Amino acid sequence: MATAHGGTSAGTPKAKSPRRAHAPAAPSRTPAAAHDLDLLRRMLLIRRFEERCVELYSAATIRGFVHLYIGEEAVAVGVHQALDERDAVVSTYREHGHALARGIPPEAVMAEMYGKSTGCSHGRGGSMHLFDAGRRFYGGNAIVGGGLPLAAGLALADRMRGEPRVTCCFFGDGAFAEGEFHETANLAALWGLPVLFVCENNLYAMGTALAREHAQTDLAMRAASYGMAAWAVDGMDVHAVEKAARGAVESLRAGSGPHFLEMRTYRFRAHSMYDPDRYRPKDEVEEWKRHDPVTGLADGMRTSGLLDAAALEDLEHRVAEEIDDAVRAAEQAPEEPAEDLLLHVTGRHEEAQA
Ligand SMILES: Cc1ncc(C[n+]2csc(CCOP(=O)(O)OP(=O)(O)O)c2C)c(N)n1
Ligand SMILES: [Mg+2]
Repeated sequence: MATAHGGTSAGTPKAKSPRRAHAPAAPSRTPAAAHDLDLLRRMLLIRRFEERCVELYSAATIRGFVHLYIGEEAVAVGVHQALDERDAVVSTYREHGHALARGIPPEAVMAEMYGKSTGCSHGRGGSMHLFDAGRRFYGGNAIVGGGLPLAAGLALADRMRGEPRVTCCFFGDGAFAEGEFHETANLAALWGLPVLFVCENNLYAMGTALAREHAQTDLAMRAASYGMAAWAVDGMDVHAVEKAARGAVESLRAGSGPHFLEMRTYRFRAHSMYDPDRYRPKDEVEEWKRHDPVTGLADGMRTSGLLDAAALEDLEHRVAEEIDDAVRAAEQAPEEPAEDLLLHVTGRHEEAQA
């Protein structure tokens, strides 16, 4: 397929291994089962949160640009398994999933969508600029590739302070084509900075297919040319993502310099809410949806006896409640008064703090 991921791996995700014919009736309570349930809960939260955003956007309750992460949840959730609160995360404008995976409460993310001052960016950022310095979540960056130099700077600062921290930078295949990526990759490798580059290769940069933009579509191979460890991962499989991220972060903490993970993934929705999505074949979209990371994990757990219908229903219910609470809190939060317009913008902020 012309738009398939390049390189040595297949363009579409690998087929799942054969399923067991007879699953035990009751869900298992082993640590592995609990871990899988937690992964599922985290991915489901992102999925349902964004589905609610679609409803709210369609009703013009939330406005502005909204870029959905639906289909890519395994990347944010799997990578975050390897990170802890010491580490820094830099993201893109498609960052609801990264922010939720980082642990920013759904209330704070939803309030930001509503432009309320209870939002994680005080309502000044909106969908593309989620930010939480306390959790070392440094955006939410609307400029394609704009987060990459920030990541190098954060990693350099941490290293100068002698902190054994990692900076994880999420960016897209479109950002890989930007000078910021190549300059940052070079400098990070040259200086041995602890940056985990996570390229979310979803095959499209807005309406431009990877193969129409890149002469060599094997991004991991190209990243390796900077002298850093780099490999491609099935980004639709949360276990594969977690394993790759844990390996990379362990190596990074040991001081082995930057690492690059090309996450082969796919967005199920259009680029943004305004995009009519006419540039990709419908059968390609349907083929990728057969590798849905959320239903894939749930189905695998069910056939392994780790999940039954009642447990899944309970999980869905708890996630829905969490999102309902977030929406209710965002709606009830007061509008910021007009006289606060210049707060956080000019010296008025410092005056207000004095
Ligand atoms: C420097 C810059 N150029 C162009 C744009 C317009 N733009 C917004 S998103 C996008 C595509 C980026 O694609 P990719 O990096 O693959 O991320 P994805 O949207 O697929 O997650 C472009 C070109 C921008 N925001 N910033
Ligand atoms: Mg892309």
